[in-house]
Amino acid sequence: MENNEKKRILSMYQCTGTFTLGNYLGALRNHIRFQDEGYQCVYALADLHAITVRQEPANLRKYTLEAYAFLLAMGLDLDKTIFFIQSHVPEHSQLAWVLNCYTQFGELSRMTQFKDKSAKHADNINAGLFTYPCLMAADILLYQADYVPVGADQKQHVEIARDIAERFNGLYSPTFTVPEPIIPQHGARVMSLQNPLSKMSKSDENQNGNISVLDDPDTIMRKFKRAVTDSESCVRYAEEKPGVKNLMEIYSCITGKAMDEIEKEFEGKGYGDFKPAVAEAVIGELRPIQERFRELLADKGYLRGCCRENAEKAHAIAQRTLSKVMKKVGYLPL
Ligand code: ATP
Ligand code: LTN
Repeated sequence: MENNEKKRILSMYQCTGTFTLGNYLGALRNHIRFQDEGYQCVYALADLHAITVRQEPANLRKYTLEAYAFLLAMGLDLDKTIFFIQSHVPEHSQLAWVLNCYTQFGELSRMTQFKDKSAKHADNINAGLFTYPCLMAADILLYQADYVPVGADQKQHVEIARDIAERFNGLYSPTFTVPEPIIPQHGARVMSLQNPLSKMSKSDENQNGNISVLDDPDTIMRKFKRAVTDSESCVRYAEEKPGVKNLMEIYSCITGKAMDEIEKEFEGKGYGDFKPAVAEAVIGELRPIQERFRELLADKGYLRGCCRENAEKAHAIAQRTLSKVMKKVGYLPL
């Protein structure tokens, strides 16, 4: 199938810290697999979105390059997938401005992420945080994406992108593909090792609850050994055992084993055997990626070249959409 007949998938990731095992198992690993399943994938690092929360400039630069290298180390194939950095493609900011003017204050006020982040960062409720969904709509609509894989927390943002696309298409003429979200089924939500009722998150203050994809083997082992479980000491998959359930889901995700197989494997054994086994599985999964990551990161020239080439590919697509939009709204051509 030619690229232009393939359905297009688009997703982006905030590069505000080092990815967690949750990002890896819940999103990144699944998204990269789409490149071998007959889709044209377009992925990017959402550094424009990142500054809706205050960032240390040196850290933002570091995390952006590391995140770029990490996805390549995972096997993202630049011959199949376009992978770029949002701020390198100016059309994102340009279309976001236009879409701001086709989005209502009331719609943006209903976004739960805005409410959550305003509560969390009460000293910096900036306009960018409020219009975040317009920039995200621009990200998606510029590439005429058919599907947008995201976590459940981002579904509302994909829905507003659909509403904006339909509104614009209706006011003028068909301009944007109306995208569909792809939300992972259960099991794709990795919980904190210290508080298995809240999701593992890179901005979590308790670093013991969070496995970073760059943690070394000793750290991973230590964090799993300290994971919060329960007093039953029996490896059984049950809602009332959220800590063990989370560990079993991580183990299952990596080994491909079903829950009953895992229960059988650890029959008669306690958490003293189970926790290190989960840690070993995670260490084994991450080791080759970390090795490749370190090699890639040492070659900054190569990474910069990839960023440049992919920004150009993205720009070529984005430019086509943006110029249609500019014509339709009535901007005088130069
Ligand atoms: P932050 O801590 O800054 O809010 P985050 O770790 O929640 O960030 P995002 O950058 O918002 O991660 O999300 C990137 C992708 O990873 C999204 O598709 C999101 O749904 C997914 N994701 C994030 N955390 C988890 C998790 N614990 N389990 C499964 N998927 C996750
Ligand atoms: N808001 C998303 C990141 C993001 C995104 C996008 C996801 C920015 N632009 C476009 C999908 C499509 C997040 O915080 N995970």
